[in-house]
Amino acid sequence: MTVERTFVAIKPDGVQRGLVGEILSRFERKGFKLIALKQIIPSRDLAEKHYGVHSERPFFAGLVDFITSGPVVAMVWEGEGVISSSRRLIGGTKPLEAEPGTIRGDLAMNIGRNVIHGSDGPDTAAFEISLWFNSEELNNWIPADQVWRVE
Ligand code: IDP
Ligand code: MG
Repeated sequence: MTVERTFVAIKPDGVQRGLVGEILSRFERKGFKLIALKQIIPSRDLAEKHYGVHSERPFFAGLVDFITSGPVVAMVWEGEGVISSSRRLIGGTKPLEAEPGTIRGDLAMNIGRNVIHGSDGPDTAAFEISLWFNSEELNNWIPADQVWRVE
């Protein structure tokens, strides 16, 4: 399996509810490597680009209103298979149907307030990382415990 990078964002509800530490810790404990992290109140332009694929959906305007309503914690995580694995850690889009043990399954109830976003494939990961971060914000580093990690 190849090393990948994915874009993950804690949405304004996750920040407002004080879930940043809980969510970060799940990715850290899994063993993925944090490459970039910042808190940002997204502009409307950024939000519309990020959710552009949903622009024709009835919930689009409300989704953009919500995602621009307060701070978002934007991250890039790296690891083998991190794109699909992150989606599994996050759980299904509808929190009431998301598996217990997943972030949405444990921490959310409402589809419009499902606390976290994760890229759904390699193309969207590349697009979303470059949309939210400059290349200088992505830190290439080697964890001190790398020797314990099996390649
Ligand atoms: P995902 O976040 O699990 O990838 P998508 O289908 O890509 O789910 O939808 C993007 C986001 O749009 C969802 O996370 C959710 O916040 C919002 N959304 C999707 N479907 C609905 C809906 O039917 N009503 C309200 N919001 C929705
Ligand atoms: Mg999606």
